[in-house]
Amino acid sequence: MTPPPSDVASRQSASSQDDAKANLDNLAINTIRTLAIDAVEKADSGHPGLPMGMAPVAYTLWTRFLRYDPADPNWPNRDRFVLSAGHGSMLLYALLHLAQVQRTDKEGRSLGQLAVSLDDIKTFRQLGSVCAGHPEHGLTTGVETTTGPLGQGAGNSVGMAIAGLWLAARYNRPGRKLFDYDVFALCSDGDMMEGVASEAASVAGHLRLSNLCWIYDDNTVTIEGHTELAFSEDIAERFRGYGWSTLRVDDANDCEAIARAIDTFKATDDRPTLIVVKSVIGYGSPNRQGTSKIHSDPLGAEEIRLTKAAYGWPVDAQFLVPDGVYDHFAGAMRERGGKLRASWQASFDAYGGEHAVEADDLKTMWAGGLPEGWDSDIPSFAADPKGVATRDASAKVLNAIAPHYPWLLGGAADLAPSTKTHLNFEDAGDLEFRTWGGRNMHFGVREHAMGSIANGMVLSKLRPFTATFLIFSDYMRPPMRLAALMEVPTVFAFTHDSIGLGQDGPTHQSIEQLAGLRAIPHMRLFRPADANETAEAWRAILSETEKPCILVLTRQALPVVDRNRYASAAGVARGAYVLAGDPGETPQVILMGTGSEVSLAVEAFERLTKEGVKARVVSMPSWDLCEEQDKGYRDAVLPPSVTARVSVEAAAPLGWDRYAGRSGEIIAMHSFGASAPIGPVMKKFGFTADHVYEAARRQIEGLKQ
Ligand SMILES: Cc1ncc(C[n+]2csc(CCOP(=O)(O)OP(=O)(O)O)c2C)c(N)n1
Ligand SMILES: [Mg+2]
Repeated sequence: MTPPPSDVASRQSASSQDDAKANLDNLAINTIRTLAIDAVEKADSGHPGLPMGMAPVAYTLWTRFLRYDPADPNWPNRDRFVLSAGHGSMLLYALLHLAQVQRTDKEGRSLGQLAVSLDDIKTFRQLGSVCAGHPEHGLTTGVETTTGPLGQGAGNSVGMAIAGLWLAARYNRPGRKLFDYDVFALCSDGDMMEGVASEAASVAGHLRLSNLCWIYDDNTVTIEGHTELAFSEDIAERFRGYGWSTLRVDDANDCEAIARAIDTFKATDDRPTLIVVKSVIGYGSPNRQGTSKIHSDPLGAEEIRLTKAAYGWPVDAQFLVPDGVYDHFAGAMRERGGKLRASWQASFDAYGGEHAVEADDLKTMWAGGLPEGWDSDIPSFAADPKGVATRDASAKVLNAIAPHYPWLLGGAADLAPSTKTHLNFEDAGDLEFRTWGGRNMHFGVREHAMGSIANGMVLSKLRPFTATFLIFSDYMRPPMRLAALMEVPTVFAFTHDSIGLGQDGPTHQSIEQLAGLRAIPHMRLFRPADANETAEAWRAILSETEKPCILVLTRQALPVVDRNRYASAAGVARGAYVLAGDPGETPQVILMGTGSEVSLAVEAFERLTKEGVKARVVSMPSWDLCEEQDKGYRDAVLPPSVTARVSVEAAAPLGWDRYAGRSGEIIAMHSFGASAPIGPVMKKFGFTADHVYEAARRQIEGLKQ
């Protein structure tokens, strides 16, 4: 039967609309590819391969699925897109550009410019460009996290997914679903090889994070060549072992297959999803197929012409965005994301009327503020010569703060009974599968992922803390460094901070860790000397909005300094302060230290004072904070004219010369420690009041040993 003429016409027009759409799809995908090619070529550095291979996948995800309003890139319920394979940064810049994402300031106000303009793309990898070599959060609006060290973005995405479920559990109300966002991470072979991604995937599988989707670019090529060289496990099988749902897309260019996989992810409500996408890494001419190096280098003029010809692109055009592409790409994002955001906003406004306290909390959280009264119950500790371990003092302080700070949450890498970071107030609860709103996290023995996950949470505006032994900071340095680079206030607590931990011995006794951590720019480190300094350290740490902080605590008890006799612990806020001795009087000798060794200095000070020596003890819990004080203050605490100085810290000496000076005596660790009870260990390595006293005597006599 012949259909009526009008029907034929409408079918014809439907199919020509389909053709036009397919054309626009291709045009947009090839725009992403050619922008990446041209930017890398102009910079003469960068990786065009990933953007070329993954353009159709990213295009499909962004234009058809991502719930993201380019006009409000900070919308709290936006889907997150994390480019874990940060070397493919041009992919992200091209996406942000084509989506016409608006640039915002630190407070999230629109600046009336594009987050990434075409001119920005033309300055890829140049000084001052928002298109840095690898995506940098804070530098470029829309970059959800800083990536480049492979595996980190994958780890961050797990923290973002946890944050989404935590926020939903805490703040969603019947009929008011404020939080239901998904987190997508694009991962490469390198991400899949890195241990941190495996740890994080294991956590995600355990927690059954069904709002998490990793898209794995299975292009079988890394820098040194084919992955056969070094990587032969069945990755999907591995992830099934972790408890993930795994899907496969055989051709990265098959947008419909990609869309079906994302649909399946969205319909999966009991586990995270890995989509393994087979792709051929972006090559230029066919004769380069199979070579390995090309993806990490600019293509070169000839390759570019051949590649553009293969895409049906004008071979000489550069940084070309053909007519219709912006409307098509940004239009699709705006259409879906704008509507979703507007209805979310209406819902949030109504929520404010119904749940004023929660709405205020959320606003404070999003602004990076502190809840009112958060520090009202911070205890102060009475003088006690027998003392309290700073980890125990910390437990009391943390548990006095956390009930007033609803979005402060965290945990340890299986050491909470030792780090004393468990939140034990009523209703604190455990964050587990289905009890998403818990405040106690259990990272398992996965320090590296713990740091990455915490960073993902802090990027979602929560206030996470982590905890383990100081020695294992070595296992989580990369995310700590990235928190500093991103200027986000993750809190990293560490206990068992020196040879003072005793019998576990040198494998567990940190030596060079303090120096190494102090060397990280834009990081704050506190090593409090007693219980009251610990309380002040927590106060300073949680007041910090733009710096990650490290809190270094003891396992062993330390005397609680008598604050009626000596200076107030409020001096912690200035990094270093005169603890003992008349601050108005120029001392004959300065004794300085941090943490557990400060009490040795105080003992030596008492002996010197009895003998008529004018001595001073300077407690220096935070070097970096001390360095930020004005010169007047620093010189008042450590008068330059006083060169008789002794420093004491049970750690590597690196850095102490700055304070002890050329002629001062540095009592420090020059070797690994030893396995024995604390008494003999401290004595063997010279951490006694007698030793400090003798050094002070030598200094006064000008006899440097
Ligand atoms: C932790 C870490 N180690 C090494 C590198 C250097 N690096 C950059 S890309 C890359 C591997 C590239 O292969 P793959 O991850 O498969 O990405 P593709 O080239 O396929 O896009 C390496 C080793 C890095 N960025 N991070
Ligand atoms: Mg690869």
